[in-house]
Amino acid sequence: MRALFTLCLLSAAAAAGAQGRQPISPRFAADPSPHFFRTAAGGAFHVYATDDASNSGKYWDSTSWRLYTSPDLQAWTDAGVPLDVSVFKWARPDAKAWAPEAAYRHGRYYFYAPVGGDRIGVAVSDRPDGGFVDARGDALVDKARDANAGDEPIDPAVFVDKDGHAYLYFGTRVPKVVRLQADMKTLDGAIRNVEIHGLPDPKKTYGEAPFLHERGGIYYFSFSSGWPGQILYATGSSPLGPFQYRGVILDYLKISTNHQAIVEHEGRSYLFFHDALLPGGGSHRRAITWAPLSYDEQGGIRPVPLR
Ligand code: FUB
Repeated sequence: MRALFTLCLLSAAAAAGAQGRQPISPRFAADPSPHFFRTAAGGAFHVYATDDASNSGKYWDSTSWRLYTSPDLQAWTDAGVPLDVSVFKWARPDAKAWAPEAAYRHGRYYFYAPVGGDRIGVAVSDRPDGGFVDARGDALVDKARDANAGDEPIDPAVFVDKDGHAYLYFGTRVPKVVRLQADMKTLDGAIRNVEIHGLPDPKKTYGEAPFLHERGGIYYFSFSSGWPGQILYATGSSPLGPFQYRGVILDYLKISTNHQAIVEHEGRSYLFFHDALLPGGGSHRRAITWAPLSYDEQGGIRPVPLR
């Protein structure tokens, strides 16, 4: 159900300013997957999220995802539940719904859903805010079926390169990458480990939340370093890596998880992440916010201040 409420939030300047970061919603939500989609209703940012408001408060055990939309990053609409785990008949009804991803390709919207911590499903729809059906009838990635899927195939992120090749990133502790076929619902080849070289501290390695974006021919692989984690990034010359460590994008939060994604629109970049920003907030009750992202002359990402 759309438009449960619309929020007029502070300006972009205030969102990044002295009053602290503002959540995009008064409802607990986390693990943002931001996109700018153009539909018949006009262009809008769409942020898919883990729904922390419907979990037990003690664990990330929600079984549905949430969608927020905005034409301008300032006025946000809670667009409700785009889908829940019941879309995937192969999943247990109480399977936990974690950090989602979405992608638009060939006129259709794809939703990549980590279900139960051991499988990633893919759903498809003709619209971005609902109507999603299981695109396959089984999992896209299955820990029990797929070689090198890793211990915990979660946190999917999809990158479509300028040459049309699509890539799926996922995983906890060991980052994974695999090409997707043009149908966006079939793996194309083997699942590989993402190589990150030059990490400065053996205790600060890859934890979770992989994300890939490209700018000026440089491929940026960002991720959380653990629990708690900083958001780090590394760069390379191919979506498959290897990647060389470059620096910190976002420092440790006061909660156990950190999870980022970057969206570009009209030449500007925005970092979305979550933090304990709402009253009653904490590690299982997170809220989504965003900040402008900028680059230095060498293509390095400037660190984003937390407050
Ligand atoms: O929301 C559940 C989990 O917390 C996500 O899958 C991780 O990225 C962390 O943010």
